[in-house]
Amino acid sequence: MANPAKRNEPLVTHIYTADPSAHVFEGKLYIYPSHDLDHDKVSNDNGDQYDMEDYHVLSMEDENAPCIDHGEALHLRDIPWAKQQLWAPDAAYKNNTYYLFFPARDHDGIFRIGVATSPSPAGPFTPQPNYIPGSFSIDPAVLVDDDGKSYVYFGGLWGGQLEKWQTGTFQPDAEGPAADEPALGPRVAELNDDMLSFKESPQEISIVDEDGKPILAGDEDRRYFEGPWVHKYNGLYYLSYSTGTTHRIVYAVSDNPKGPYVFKGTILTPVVGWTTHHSIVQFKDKWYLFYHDSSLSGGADNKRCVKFTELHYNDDGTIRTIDPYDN
Ligand code: FUB
Repeated sequence: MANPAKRNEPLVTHIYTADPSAHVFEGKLYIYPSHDLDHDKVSNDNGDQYDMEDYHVLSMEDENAPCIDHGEALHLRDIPWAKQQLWAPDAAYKNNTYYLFFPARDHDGIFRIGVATSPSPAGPFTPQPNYIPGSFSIDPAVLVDDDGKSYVYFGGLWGGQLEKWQTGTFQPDAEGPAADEPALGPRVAELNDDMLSFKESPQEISIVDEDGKPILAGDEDRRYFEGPWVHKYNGLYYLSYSTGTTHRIVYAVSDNPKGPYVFKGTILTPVVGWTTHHSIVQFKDKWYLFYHDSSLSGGADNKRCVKFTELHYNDDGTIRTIDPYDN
């Protein structure tokens, strides 16, 4: 029998896991992580060290129960359009079906977003033959809103290639905006009811400061880098994301799922390892932050482990900053 899960400790230790997207399905916590591999690929700003080949689904009956690994849920070899690098996934439920959204490089080396389906939240998932038409970049996160509309948020700088899509088509040599120009925002697209295609062209989300001025590209403590997540609290939309180079999880709030979002503050201070990536979920009467660090491997950037802790709101709806090592 596996040990009970513990806050701020690796959820599983028999494999490396990262980028946890947590949801409550069928009364349990289901976690959809990346599955990091133990290899010695070159490590660079392009993210070549994140060379993952499959997904495993994890679940917990509650926060004190053992974390179960349901085994391989989808493998690269079964995805006709994908060549390499299964990065951060997310899952959603609609139409009596579970949908796994995931990024991968296609056979031209361009990151796209695919979907796979299953009748069970634990998988296995069957991939669609092609990626979502019009999709690009990485880190899909799906919000099924209370009115039944579904949105996918995505995008990541550097290896995530978002800079290369500023004109709407892929420009292999394009660079990001100058430090005094507005930062690139994540993209959002409403999904069709089939959850397999975009209802519209993706649009850029604007993230602004309290005065309504866009967050600038040089403002690395606040600008968007990768790993978007949108959840609702008291009727407002909370967009949280990684700042990449400054290694924080921060958030911004809006009354519209497509923004503009007003920057609020830091949710998670830097973790061990370069990347930081998270999700936020309500389970019973508590809110939880799922995140990762590289503690299990002693700090290897591409060998990470998924953890969780409780998240608290202040009375004014702001989120209390979490120090992951302050137990
Ligand atoms: O796991 C590969 C990439 O690292 C993810 O897609 C990013 O969000 C970062 O965590």
